[in-house]
Formats: sequence, structure tokens, C-alpha cells
Amino acid sequence: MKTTKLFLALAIVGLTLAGSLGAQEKAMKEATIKGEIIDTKCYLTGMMGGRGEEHKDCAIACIKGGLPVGILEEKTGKVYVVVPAKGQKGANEALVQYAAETLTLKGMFIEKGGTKVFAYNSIESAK
Ligand SMILES: [Cu+2]
Repeated sequence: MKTTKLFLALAIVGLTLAGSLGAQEKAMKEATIKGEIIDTKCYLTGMMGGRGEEHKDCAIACIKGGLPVGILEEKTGKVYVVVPAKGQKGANEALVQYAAETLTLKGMFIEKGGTKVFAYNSIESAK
């Protein structure tokens, strides 16, 4: 009896999660973002300057080490955590070579609870 109740409770939680994930996918918007490739931890804490050319070696080490890679949008100063869109390779692997450089990413973004996520589809060097 207890097991059945637990199973039902889990099933309800599962359905609720599936429903909200579906809603989030619908809320993703196509966008193009130009900005600097940063490691989010150093940018937020200001570690080693946190961004730019002086921080490039640290950013490479951090992104290689698995810290979430992000893009600092040039015109707004907003930070997006970058993830791959379906079919793209991992964002850290794809973007580490551009650490501290300015790039244009095309893809989709979503924002919830103060977190901005950008799912990249293509990478264009701004050089
Ligand atoms: Cu760093």
C-alpha cells in the first residue's frame, strides 16, 4: 500500500516536471548574441580580473576544467550560460578556443529565476 502511494506521488512529480519542461522549451526564443566568452565563475567573483585579455589563461583553464562557460553580451552587459543546442557539441569544448575573445553566437535563449541560458547553434568569430 505504501509502495503504491509512493509510486503515485513519484508519477505525479514526473508528470509535473515533464509538463514544465515542455513549457520551457516553448518559451525559448531565437536570438543572436555578440559578446565576450567568459568562464562564469571568474566573471562573477572577479577572480584574476574575471574577464578580458589579462584573464584569458585563467578562462581557458577554468573552461577546460568544466566551469560553466558563458557569454557576456557586449551591448547589455548581461551574462548567458552557454549550452549546446540539439546536435551541437558541448559548449565548453566548442568555446574554449575563443576564451576572452568576442564572438557572435546564434541560437535560442531562455530566462527563468534570474538565470539566462543560451543554447548555441552556430559560432561566428567577430574577427
Ligand atoms: Cu578563470
